[in-house]
Formats: sequence, C-alpha cells, structure tokens
Amino acid sequence: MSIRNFILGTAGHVDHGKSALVKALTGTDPDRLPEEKERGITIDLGFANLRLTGPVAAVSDRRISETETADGQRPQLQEGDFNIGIVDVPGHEDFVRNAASGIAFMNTVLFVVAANEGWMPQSEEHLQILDYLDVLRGIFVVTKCDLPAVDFTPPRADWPVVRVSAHTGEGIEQLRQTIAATLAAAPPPDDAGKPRLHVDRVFTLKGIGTVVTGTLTGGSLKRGDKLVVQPTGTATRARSLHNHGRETDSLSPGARCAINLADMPIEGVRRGDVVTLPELGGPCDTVDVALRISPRAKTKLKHNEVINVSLGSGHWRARVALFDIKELRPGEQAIGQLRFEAPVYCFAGDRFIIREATTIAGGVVLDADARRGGLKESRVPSMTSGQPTAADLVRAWLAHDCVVPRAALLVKSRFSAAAVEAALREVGAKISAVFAADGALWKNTLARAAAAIDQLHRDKPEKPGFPLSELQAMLGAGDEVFAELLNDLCAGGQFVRDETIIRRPAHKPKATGQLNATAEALVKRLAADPFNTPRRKECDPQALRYLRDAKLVTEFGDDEVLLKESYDEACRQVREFLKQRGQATMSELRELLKTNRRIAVPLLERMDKESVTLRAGDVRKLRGG
Ligand SMILES: Nc1nc2c(ncn2[C@@H]2O[C@H](COP(=O)(O)OP(=O)(O)O)[C@@H](O)[C@H]2O)c(=O)[nH]1
Ligand SMILES: [Mg+2]
Repeated sequence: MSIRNFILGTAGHVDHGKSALVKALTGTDPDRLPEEKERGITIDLGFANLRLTGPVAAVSDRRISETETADGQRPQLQEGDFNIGIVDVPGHEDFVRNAASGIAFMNTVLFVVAANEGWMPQSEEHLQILDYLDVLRGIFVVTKCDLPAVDFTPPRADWPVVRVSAHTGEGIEQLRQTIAATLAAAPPPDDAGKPRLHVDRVFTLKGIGTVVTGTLTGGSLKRGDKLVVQPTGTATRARSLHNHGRETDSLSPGARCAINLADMPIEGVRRGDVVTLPELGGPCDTVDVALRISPRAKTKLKHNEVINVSLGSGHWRARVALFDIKELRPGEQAIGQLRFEAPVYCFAGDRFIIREATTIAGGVVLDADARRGGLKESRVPSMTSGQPTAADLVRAWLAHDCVVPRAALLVKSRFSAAAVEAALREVGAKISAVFAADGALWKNTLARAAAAIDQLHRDKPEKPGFPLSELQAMLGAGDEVFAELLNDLCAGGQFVRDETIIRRPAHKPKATGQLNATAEALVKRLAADPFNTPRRKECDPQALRYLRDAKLVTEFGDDEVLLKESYDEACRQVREFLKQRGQATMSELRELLKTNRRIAVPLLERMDKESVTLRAGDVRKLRGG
C-alpha cells in the first residue's frame, strides 16, 4: 500500500468548534486571515495537513505526525500513510458560498455538531450541500463534550459518531483512529488522466511569481507540464509544484497543491478558475444538467430563474431552464439547462449547488458543451439519473448526433479515455479511427446503401453500378463517414468499388430493349473493319456510353474508339512485330495494322502510355525488350 492523498473537510454550524477541532488534530490554526483571528470566526476556507498511518500498521507502531517537528523537518511518509489535506469551511450563513467551494472536493467530511447546541440551521444546509455534491463518507464529530449536552440524533445512521473536546483533548485520539479506518475503507481518488486544479487562492511571492493553490482532481501533474488556465484559456507552465509546503516533482489526484505558474500575471487567474491540460477542451456558457431538490429542503426552483451556481471552487450567475416542467419542488428531479452569463469550464459528472439566500437545489453536469435551445437540442433529454455512466452518456450522444468525432467524445468528462472506449464497445457503436457512430443507425445505413445499389442493378441493368458521389449524397454522409461506409460495404466481398462506382461483384452491365439493339448495331459497325473505325461522334451516344460502362470499347485520342478486343489484338500484333524486328517506325506499324494515320498516331500513343511500347525518337521499341 502506498501513500494515499485524501481531502478531509469540516462542515457544521458556526461556532460549533470546527476550526478548534482542526487545530486540535493538526496543530495548525486554519483561520489564517487577520479578520478571522480578530472576529474569531471562519470567513474563508482554511487548510491544514494531517498525516496518519492507516490501520494496516500495528497499532503500537502507529505514528501520527502533524505538521512539522521541532527542527522544522517533516517526517518522511511511510507505506500505508494517509497524506490528508484538511479543508476547514466557514459555518456562518453569510459564508456558505465559500463553504461550498471547499465541500466540492472532500472525500470524507468531519461533520461537527456542538454537544451543547445540537442540530442547527447551517448543520442542515451543509448536510444538504454534502448530499448534492455527492460526499458519501463522513464522521459525526460531537464537539464541546466538556459542556452539558442537548439531544442529538444523527441524520445519517451510516456515519460513525465520535465525541470530542478540543479543550480537554478527550476523544481526539479516537477520532484519529476513526479517520484512519474510514479512509482505509475509501476508494482512492479517481485518476482518469484528466488533471484539474480548482483554484481557491492566488498570490504572488517575491522573486517567484504567481502561485495558485487548490485541490487536484482527476489526474496527476508533473513539474514542467504545459498547462492552461480556464475559462480564459491562458497558456502557462508548472514551474514548480508543492504539497503542504514541500516541493515535489509530481502531484497525484486528491492532493492539496500549490503551483507556481510560469509567465502568469496575478490578474490572469482567480478563485474558481481551473488549471488543466491544453488538450482537455475549452469553456462553454451552456451546460445540460440533472437537477434535484432534497426531500429535506423547503425550497423551489422556477423555470427561467436567475440563480447562483457553485461549481468546483467558483460561483457563477446563470439562468436555469427546466425542460419539461415549470418548477422543481422538494424531492423532485428533472433535466434542465444552465445558461451562464459567461463561459465556464466544467466536466460531465461534475456536481454543483444552486444557491441564492439559501441552498435551493443541486445537480450534476450531463453535457458540458450543450447548445442553447429546448429539449430537442439537448443530447441528454431522456436521462433522469443523477449519476450517469459513461455508457449512458455515449448512448445519449450517439442517439442525438448519430456520428461523433472520437477525439472530442467525452473529453470534458470525469471518464478516462479507456472508460469512454469501453463504453463505445458496450453500447455497440461503430468505431472508426476518427469517429464513432450509433451501431443500429450504421447497420441501417449500410442496408439502405445495399438496397439502393441492388435496385439500380435491377432497374437499370445497363449501368455499371451506383455512382459513389450520388450514393454519398443520398446517405447524407461526410467524407470520412462515407469512406468508412464504403469500406464496410466492400469488406465482406458483398460489393466492389470500381473507380467512381460501387456494384455487386457479379454485376455486368447488360443492355435491354432498344438500347440493346443500338448497342449491338454499334458493335457490328466497330467490328466490320476493326482498325478503321468510325469517329466517336459518329456513334450513337447512348450505345457508346453503355459499351464504355460495360468495358467493351477502348477510347483514345480526341475522337477515336476501338472495340476492346480489337485494341487487345492491335497490341498483340505490335508486340509480335517488334519482337521480330527490334524496332519500327510509325508508318511500318500503320502498315502492319492496315489502319490510317488518324487512328494510328493516338493508338500508338495510347500503347506508349500503357507501357506496351516505348517511343525513341522516330521509332518504337518493345517496352523492356
Ligand atoms: N468548551 C469548549 N469550547 C470549544 C470547544 N471547541 C471550540 N470551542 C469554542 O467554541 C468557539 C467556536 O469555535 P470555532 O472552532 O471557531 O468554531 P467554528 O465556527 O465551528 O469553526 C470558540 O470560542 C472555541 O474556543 C470545545 O471542545 N469545548
Ligand atoms: Mg471556523
């Protein structure tokens, strides 16, 4: 077992002892702002580091290190250690927004309830926010247990309850053990190869430059990585990386980190921004979402209401569009759209809360690149689940777009490239190098193409096959998609491509009725004196086209035509002659074929072109002879 990063957060009503608890656990006072110290209340997020050895190690050997030892050295982490970033949130109702920025990235929460006060309004609000943001694991920490207690019934029976006093130290040791046990049972933070640092602080250090801090999710970062700040799209680079004050070469998901951004002015980045990789898409001002209101809430969300959205570490104004209802009530869920006042950068699968004076609703992003418009425009109208799988999203995308470029498919999602691949296979999509298409639609399109080609063979047997350009137009396919359709049509030998047409392998153009009669008459005329044929413009054009399609004639020069068999015979005679003579002039070959100059000149040029003969000044030789 290696070192695992976790974000452990606090939650709970103001003055219930959250910050005091963090200090008791880590030695660090999370209230860092002068105003916080003065007023004795948490206004913004506070941070501290806690290292615990998991229950895998022997209990007697459990080493619990807090911040720094006396000599300023940080002890080396051991196998099985938890490197925990503690995020302390404000409990006061004026600062719930700031609390939401912190709660967004918690793996596990220390839900603080003061023994002497019990459950209070922001206890309830924080619990709902945790639920909306999908923080599943928690510990109820009943603080101030040195004071007389009121009744408290934990609202979630699945979370352990630990009673502590930050003043006497009672229960703190047991809490550490409970934290270690809870984290040991928790899955490691997701690593989808899509790192995002959600910025919560920005500052400059003299001689170093702009530094951002935040929680890293979704993937790892390395020193030197090319980065981009979203939603502005400003390019930068990770000049150095830090984790809880120590410089490091790389950071893995779930870590609290600080990055020194190269060539980035301090005004270029702010809380709520996301530092990520350039290949992970860009921002969009419209996202499709699944919305819900907790059955515990007393709020409503109306269609077209302008609201505040807390997403990641930031907040944005947006108009909410409910697709098929006028309002959303407690206990209900629905699909809708958030139309932001400015573009935001988020992923499918991201959780958010909607809040005005109080927390109103929560939800999950389904499409981070949606289009404004009604239900029809949406790729996810049939989804009601708050937690769609990669297969759910892929299915919805393909059903709506039919064909999607693979490079862009669910890039802005919490799913790894491998998970998206697996989802494409799971839903039976047609997968090409560049795009993916709905599997059923693909089969259907192949069947339509096959039917059209067969019908043409039946209705117009004189035609060699279906012209490719017409087939492409009929199927309404782009070039890449059409090329892949042709591949599939021909792959099993069911059809063959022939320059500009596609046909059944056994199909031979066959004239019928009047055309058959004129074609037969033309063949007779061309066969009468095989090397002294009429000019093309003297032939019946329809009959000539048919013979051309049927590959029964060879056309050359400006206006000449021979039966294919006559041309082959001419080649044979010329070859034979040159074999005996070594070389021959134009007039000798004209004599040989008993033809005229009008035909002989372009005919021999054609043979040169087809590498039968080789022209050397006034004579011709056998190519390769
Ligand atoms: N008696 C007692 N008081 C506490 C305890 N923990 C915190 N306090 C006090 O409660 C007040 C609020 O604590 P604080 O940690 O700032 O609460 P927060 O708003 O939840 O962060 C402070 O005056 C603390 O000294 C405790 O365990 N016992
Ligand atoms: Mg506090």
